Amino acid sequence: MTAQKSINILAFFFFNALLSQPLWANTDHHAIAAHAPIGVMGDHMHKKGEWMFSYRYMSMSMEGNLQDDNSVAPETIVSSGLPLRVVPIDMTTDMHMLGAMYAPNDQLTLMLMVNYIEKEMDHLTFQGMSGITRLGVFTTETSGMGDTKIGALYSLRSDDSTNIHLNLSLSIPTGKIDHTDQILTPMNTTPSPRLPYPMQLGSGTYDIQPGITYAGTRHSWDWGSQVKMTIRLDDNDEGYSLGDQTQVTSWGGYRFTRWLTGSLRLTYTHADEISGRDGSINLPVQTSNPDNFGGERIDLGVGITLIGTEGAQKGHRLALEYETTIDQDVNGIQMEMQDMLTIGYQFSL
Ligand SMILES: [Cu+2]
Repeated sequence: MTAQKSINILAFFFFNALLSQPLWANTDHHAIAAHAPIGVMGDHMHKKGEWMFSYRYMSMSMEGNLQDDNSVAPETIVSSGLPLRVVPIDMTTDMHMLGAMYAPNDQLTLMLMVNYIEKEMDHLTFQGMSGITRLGVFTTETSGMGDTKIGALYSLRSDDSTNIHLNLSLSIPTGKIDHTDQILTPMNTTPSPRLPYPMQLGSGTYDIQPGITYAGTRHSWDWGSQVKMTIRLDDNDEGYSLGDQTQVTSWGGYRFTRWLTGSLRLTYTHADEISGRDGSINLPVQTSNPDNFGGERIDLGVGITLIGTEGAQKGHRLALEYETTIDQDVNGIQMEMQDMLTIGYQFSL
């Protein structure tokens, strides 16, 4: 399945679902019980006066490299004629996200999300200016606060079986973008320069994230779709901006019992390359080149949600979602996305 075909299919389902609903009907407001898989942000609204707090742990893993949509070996990368002597071989990103939601009325739900990020990347250094002699491997690490999001969800329609709302978030650049760490150069020296873009913890820019979410429920079935964009408002202080992004996700869920839901989800992500460049990032590695960013990707997710329905468990929700990348086409040379695991706990008052 090509990426283009997939987005056509996703867009078809999304707009069909949307257009089959009288958009502005806005009848009475019962918050539906259904939630999307835990990896979807801003999927549900709350009723007037309700609070919700959440913790999500997300771990992302990348391994190996792609040129466009083909696997490419480290030796091929360093002998391609490009000024590349260091090749990333794997990367792990762990995020801890704390969220709060509050509904001042039935039409509007407010959101806040802060996060703490830990990144680790392993690299292979080749000796000297040319050739394929392996000099050694090294690991760089960064950790700290990521960007902070404040957002609002505005209800367009809500009844017993259907919810449609607009999403709008602002991302505030609280994540630092000048982290450094020790590297191993092809000349066998070990300086600590500013690390390439993927190891930094924020965008450095104010970003807006508009979107629209549709969710339906009938009998034991839940389904929904969300389209969300990330738009960088300006260049950051270091002279660049990360690429804008568009994401379309669609899910279906089945309630096996009142307290257990299973879900499947398909997500298409498109991102642009970096525009501008940080003059302090100048290493002989693909991740230092702003052109080696962006592309498109399709992820398939499977999830379960446990819902507390009685007594002390009421209002509590524990969920897990595992996503694996099934198709990917990158700009230039980039690491290959493997999979993502999200575990979340939510409770509402
Ligand atoms: Cu909530």
